[in-house]
Amino acid sequence: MAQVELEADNVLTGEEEDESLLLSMSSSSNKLQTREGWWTTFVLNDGCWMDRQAAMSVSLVRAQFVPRDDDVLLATYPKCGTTWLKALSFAIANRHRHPVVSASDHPLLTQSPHDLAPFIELPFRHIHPLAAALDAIPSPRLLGTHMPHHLLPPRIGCRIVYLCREPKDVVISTWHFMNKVIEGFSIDFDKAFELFVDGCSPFGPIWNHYLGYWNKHVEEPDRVLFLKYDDMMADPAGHVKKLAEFLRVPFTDDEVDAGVVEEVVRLCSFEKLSRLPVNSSVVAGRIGVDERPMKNSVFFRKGKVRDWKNYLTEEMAKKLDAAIEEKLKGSGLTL
Ligand code: PAP
Repeated sequence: MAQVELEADNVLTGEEEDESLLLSMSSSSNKLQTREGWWTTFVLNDGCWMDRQAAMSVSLVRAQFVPRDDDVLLATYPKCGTTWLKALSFAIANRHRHPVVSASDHPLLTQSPHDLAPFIELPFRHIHPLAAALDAIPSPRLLGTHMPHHLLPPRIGCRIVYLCREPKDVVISTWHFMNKVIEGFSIDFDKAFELFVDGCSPFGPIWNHYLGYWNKHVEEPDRVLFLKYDDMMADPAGHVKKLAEFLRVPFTDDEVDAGVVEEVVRLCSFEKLSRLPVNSSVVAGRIGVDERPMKNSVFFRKGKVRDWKNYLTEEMAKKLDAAIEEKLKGSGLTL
């Protein structure tokens, strides 16, 4: 973190209205460090890089979100499989209300996983209506977040499922995503890669994000489940069972015999979800990273492990691997 702070190139003065609100909610300082980020200036918000809108949103969530003990928070660093985790968790938790076997009217067939397990911090500045919408969701709520653990609202004590992913695949996925959702996105991949390795990426450094939740998982394994995208891809059925146990709705032997686990895997697979009209062609009412409407299709690209091999040079791969290894050293977390 010290390294990132040293490289910050200037400070905000709080001139704009949004920024002064942000500053008034910020935990300590009256100045936020900034740096040219991927598509706009990023601010360092309590050790976490994000654009100003995200920083506003984080501050507003911390001030306004009313947590419940029976919430389940689905937490991810962006592009680590959030959409998949939301779909799986929703399908598992609601399977008695919405059976997955031979279902023709399952909510996942007509709604985006992001609408079935909404983010607590989006859409950015417009948190007031969102806070009311979140309040209206009956318990137990499934909610998503990209916020690092240390920035979560102070009173959150609910169970958390965290999903991480091989960072080399994350940087590739993020690059493609930003190209789709940010108008005029223009920095070249090499520059974005360097920023990522330096820790300056949306909600980065990625290693701090991973470690924040990893350390909580080590402290409280029954409250914080820690999953890896690559492992889930290798054994989706095993992870669906594990997730069900954590969500306190384990599969019965009869369900296992009837193939319910495999049906959940199939319903939530990339192949199934990405081909549904709601996820492939519909323009969602969702406000995106730069506050423009965003299509649900932006959440589906390839859904593969090791796609980085098609983009990174050997040298780049080694550089990122070395940075991650150094940052995770001694934590017990391996990727
Ligand atoms: P978010 O963090 O922006 O909310 P997130 O779902 O984490 O979105 O990112 C999308 C990634 O998950 C994409 O990865 P890719 O760019 O490497 O392809 C997307 O393809 C992948 N993804 C989306 N749905 C699924 C799924 N059902 N199974 C596996 N991967 C998925």
